[in-house]
Amino acid sequence: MTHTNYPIADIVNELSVPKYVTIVSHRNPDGDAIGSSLAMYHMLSKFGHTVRVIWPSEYPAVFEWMPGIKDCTIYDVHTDLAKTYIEMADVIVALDFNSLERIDKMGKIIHEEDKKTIMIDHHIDPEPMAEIMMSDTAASSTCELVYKLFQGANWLKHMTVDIGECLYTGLITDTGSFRHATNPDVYKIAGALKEIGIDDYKIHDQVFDNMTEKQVRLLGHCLANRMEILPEFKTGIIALTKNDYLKFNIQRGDTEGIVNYILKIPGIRVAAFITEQPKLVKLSLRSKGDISVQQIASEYFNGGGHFNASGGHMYKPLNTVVSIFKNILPNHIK
Ligand SMILES: [Mn+2]
Repeated sequence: MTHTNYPIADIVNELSVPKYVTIVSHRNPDGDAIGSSLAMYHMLSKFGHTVRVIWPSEYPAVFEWMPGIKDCTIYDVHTDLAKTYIEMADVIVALDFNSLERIDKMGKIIHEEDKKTIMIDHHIDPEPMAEIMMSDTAASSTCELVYKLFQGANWLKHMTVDIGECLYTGLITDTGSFRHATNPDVYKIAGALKEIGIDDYKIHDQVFDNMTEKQVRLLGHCLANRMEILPEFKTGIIALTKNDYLKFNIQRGDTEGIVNYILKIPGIRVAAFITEQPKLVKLSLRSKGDISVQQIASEYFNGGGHFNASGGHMYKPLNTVVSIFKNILPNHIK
């Protein structure tokens, strides 16, 4: 497996004696954020560290089954407790994000308290946010990097099925079940995890076949009534109004993954899922091949992310945002 100048020795050294370790990851944590956080939590707990995990906001219900998730603290819900855990930390382990701004007020506290920070991440354009940075934008997921840390640190002998299932969850969610952002190591790691006995069928079932009736009906509504295809720009758009949110009682997570359905149409290379939120309009962008939605998100919509999967937002009416998006297409899609 490839280890590209990873500062594994520095990480091992920093964690060589029991410490108070606080693991943080990004807002709206996804399978990779949660999986990498929990894998680190379980592994570091074995070495006598006192380990806490904090995420800025709630996690989707599809990850409820993950071992250790009930021990984690949500900053939005238990703010004082989360603050205490950050303040008490000897070391912060920051997983699956590339700038302290991505974790809002938590990032501010970490910055102001000048906490020693270890960052492990695979997002483009990392900011110099930590003393020790294990950043590799060629990695499929943070879970891939955490596995490589375990390997390089000679910690694989402490692996358990629980830790393996956490890491596997990050691998499959960030690669869409091995459909994008893969590399040979992804399959080697998946194979190694299967070998130690993870229940990969169960994990796929829990994570991907876990829609409520409401969510399936909402998906139908989006595809039948809210999707616009612009063949000349190889682009599809789904725009949801505030009224849709009321009518379907849309909650956090209900719209997860709908954007990807647009890309199931042959010839379509860009997909936009644009939603009218109470105070702003959010965009979730996906692309295939050499079209960078990361560039579109950062240039026009105050966002960013990955080359083929990005997000952004705008403080403008829904129709205006949709028009702006359509108007920039000629510049980016040939
Ligand atoms: Mn990730």
